[in-house]
Amino acid sequence: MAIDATRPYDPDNIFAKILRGEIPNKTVYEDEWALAFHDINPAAPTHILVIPKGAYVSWDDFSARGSNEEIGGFVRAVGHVARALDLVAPGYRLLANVGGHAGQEVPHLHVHLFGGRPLGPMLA
Ligand code: IU
Repeated sequence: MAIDATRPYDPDNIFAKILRGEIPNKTVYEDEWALAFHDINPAAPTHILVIPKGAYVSWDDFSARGSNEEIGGFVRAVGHVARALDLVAPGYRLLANVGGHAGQEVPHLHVHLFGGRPLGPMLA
């Protein structure tokens, strides 16, 4: 079920548990600002989720409340992951769902990074 992106942050959401090390994940990159790990249900040969270390429900929440340092660190981490996986030359796609119409399911901001094959036209 899609979440309401205006709700307060739930510290017991699954990605918060992953950040606390309570649930295993296939980490591809971690720094002070972000954690990147393989999506459990990949929609492309490469499907990584990049999440900020801070407690933010969605892109909306992060862009409104995140510090410039957090936002800068997170954006750099996303770019670093794509470069580290050699995705720049073939190309890749970033996607962040926000709330109900987008079908956001996990109430901790995550940017999807897709690659590894031609991805076709954008949906919607
Ligand atoms: P969405 O943007 O909130 O719809 O995407 C949630 C993604 O999180 C989706 O691609 C799931 O496969 C993925 N995911 C995961 O990688 N690990 C989990 O434990 C859960 C969801 I729950």
